[in-house]
Amino acid sequence: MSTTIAAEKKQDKATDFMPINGTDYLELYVSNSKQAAHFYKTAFGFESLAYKGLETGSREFESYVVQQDKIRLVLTSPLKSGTEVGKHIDKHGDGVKVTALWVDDATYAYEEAVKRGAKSFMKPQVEEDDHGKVVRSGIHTYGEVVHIFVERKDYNGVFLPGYRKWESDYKPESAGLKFVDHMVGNVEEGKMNYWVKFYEDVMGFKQILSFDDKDISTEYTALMSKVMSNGNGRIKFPINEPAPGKKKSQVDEYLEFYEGEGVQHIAVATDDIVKTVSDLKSRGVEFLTVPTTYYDVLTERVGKIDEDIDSLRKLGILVDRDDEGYLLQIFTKTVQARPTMFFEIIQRKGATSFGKGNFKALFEAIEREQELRGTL
Ligand code: TYF
Ligand code: FE
Repeated sequence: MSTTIAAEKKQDKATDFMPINGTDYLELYVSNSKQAAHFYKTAFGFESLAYKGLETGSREFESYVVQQDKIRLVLTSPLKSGTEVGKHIDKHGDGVKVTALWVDDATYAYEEAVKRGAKSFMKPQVEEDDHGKVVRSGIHTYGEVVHIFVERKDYNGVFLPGYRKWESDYKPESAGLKFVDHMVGNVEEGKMNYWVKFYEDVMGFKQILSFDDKDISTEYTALMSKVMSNGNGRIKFPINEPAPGKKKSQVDEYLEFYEGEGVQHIAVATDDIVKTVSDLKSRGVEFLTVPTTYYDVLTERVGKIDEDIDSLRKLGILVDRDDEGYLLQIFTKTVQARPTMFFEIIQRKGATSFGKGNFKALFEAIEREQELRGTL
């Protein structure tokens, strides 16, 4: 590393008022937590981690927590009518409610964010059990999504106080998913810059990339996107807004079916995408596909890569290159009843970008799905 870069990094660290260690967990409100947990285990290779529900004295909500390497998903359903969770599901269908961020000091993170204009969701609260204590606090972001700050340095329990270990004899193999690479939000037309400024002001994030409708308009879809990153780059939040196009943008379709702003996709990293995607496919995960002509010009477009092009073609894996290296990525079809959230599987080989060279092929693939749904 050159001294300039080292100095810049040091400087960044010194001015980063919101140090975040990584994604702590994502909580999805779903209509059937038990079945959703089974789906994430069976289809995506997660393992059972923790449980909260009637058997632990939680009378209103049940949550199953599944884990794969650094990725933790909390799947929560109500046990009775009329709850906030139930209302959320009635309005949005299944979707991400909480993006939890792992911090060293959840009280400080909350105070800094609120001082800078964040709307409070949860004041810092100490949660304790036999395994120690956790401090959590939370702020609102776009739509009904919230960020919860989790401080767990004095905790060695399985997940959080209130949960007990979820013992299960059913242990599907890992699919090689490692960590959350980025998480994308869809916001209303005209609101992207509002949320860009929110992440700058409230969390000290910086914009690292931007795409406008000229970069990414196909015959129908048009959208704009800006990517926000925290100081150490472990948290990356692209924010999309629809741009006027010939027909309905995929972002408009999301906003219509989610009935508001929310998380559009969760990108999870692997270090062997060919193996991971073969595995996920064999477990029934469905992916978007591109015409095979994409692969005829691939080497011409991205140069030499380590992977066998034939394997990529068979699986439908996309490739893009930037100044720093290349990346491989693929997108699942939407994973719940409504055509809203989906997953991206990504392997970075140096590249720090998001696959702009694939946008056209990808968005055309999304449009083919929209066509089938009659939502174009
Ligand atoms: O996160 C990204 O920017 C890429 C590309 O609706 C992308 O994964 C952008 C917008 C979108 C789907 C994928
Ligand atoms: Fe992405």
